[in-house]
Amino acid sequence: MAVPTTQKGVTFYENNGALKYEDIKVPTPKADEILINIKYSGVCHTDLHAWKGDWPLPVKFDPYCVGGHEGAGVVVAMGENVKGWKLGDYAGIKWLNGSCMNCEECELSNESNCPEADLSGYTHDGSFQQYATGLAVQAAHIPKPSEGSEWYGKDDAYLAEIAPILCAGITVFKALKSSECAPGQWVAISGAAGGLGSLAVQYAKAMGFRVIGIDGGEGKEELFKKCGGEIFIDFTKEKDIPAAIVKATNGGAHGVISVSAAESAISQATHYVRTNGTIVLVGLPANAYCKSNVFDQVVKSYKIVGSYVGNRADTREALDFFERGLVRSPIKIVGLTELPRVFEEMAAGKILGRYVVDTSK
Ligand code: 8ID
Ligand code: ZN
Ligand code: ZN
Repeated sequence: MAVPTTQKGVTFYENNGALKYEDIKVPTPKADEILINIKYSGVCHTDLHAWKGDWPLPVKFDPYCVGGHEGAGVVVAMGENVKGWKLGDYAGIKWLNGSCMNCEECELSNESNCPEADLSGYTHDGSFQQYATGLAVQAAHIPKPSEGSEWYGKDDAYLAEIAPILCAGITVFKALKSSECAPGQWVAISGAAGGLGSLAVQYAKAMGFRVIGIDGGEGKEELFKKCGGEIFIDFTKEKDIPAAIVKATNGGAHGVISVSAAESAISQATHYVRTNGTIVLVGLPANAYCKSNVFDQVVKSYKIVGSYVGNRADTREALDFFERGLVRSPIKIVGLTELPRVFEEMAAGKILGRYVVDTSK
């Protein structure tokens, strides 16, 4: 496969610096890496945090950083030690690009919790470029649509919709498992119409949970309902959100998946989680705290846990839900050149579902 030496990508040279659509070098895969011709990449709110630099984790600049960690494309080259891949395979760039493989968390398959985790679009150039390298053992194996599948012969649309599964899908699927809810129980999703939320609603439904969603703004309720959600609470209109949720669920949500990027929404969950329920923290607003009243937490014995993307098995399973048509990505495709505008909309909390950038435009 002919691989060019230069390509288009969006770079930034410092946090909050200009987002430049420019010609950059095509990276050469190391011995254990594959080179993926990225067709589409989802834009995750994490990419906005990376650009802003609002987390206590430095972004690499050498001299620039290319963001993006929901990249779907085709393997076009690979290093000499790579096993299990062939040219032409579909592959995905996800947030976790590599880890030390020696620490206790890596040993337990919790690679995302490794203190030396290598992160796409953060410590390793990501998917907002036409060609990206990924560690062969961590890149996602994306099955080709088989005959009989609704995606057969629609490979472009398929790769575009698969892109958001590579972070948002994996993350919410793992978070829902971490909620330890049982089928038939109520799961509240805070931030239900954003990128993670709109997928969380669908995974939750497919897992047999009842879904109550919290979000606000134009078109959010409509999208939530389209994704299969049951009850919607608009945080811009509802004065007492916890009371509304406790009433609607007859006692509170058994599980809460907190995917909003708003600190105020996080502590609020402690007031509508059910006794013995679980709040799963996923959204990562800068410098935020989850305030929980100790008396309430002890007496109601609810749990507050964190959940951070997922491992390779979660990746395979999350993709499998998509392959089987149980979830669809509510996407809007725009050119890579439009990334700055997508960030603006995201910062304003106006995004419905997920933006996916087409790297050829
Ligand atoms: O592994 C992880 N833990 C992980 C993985 C991927 C992303 C964590 N994240 C983090 C991101 O870094 C970000 O902080 O999850 C957060 C959400 O990412 P996203 O879904 O990609 O963001 P979005 O598409 O902008 O959606 C956020 C939604 O929250 C709503 C917005 O309206 C939007 O729909 N929201 C806001 I802003 N305030 C809210 C509030 N008070 C609210 N929803 C409910 N209550
Ligand atoms: Zn992400
Ligand atoms: Zn490790």
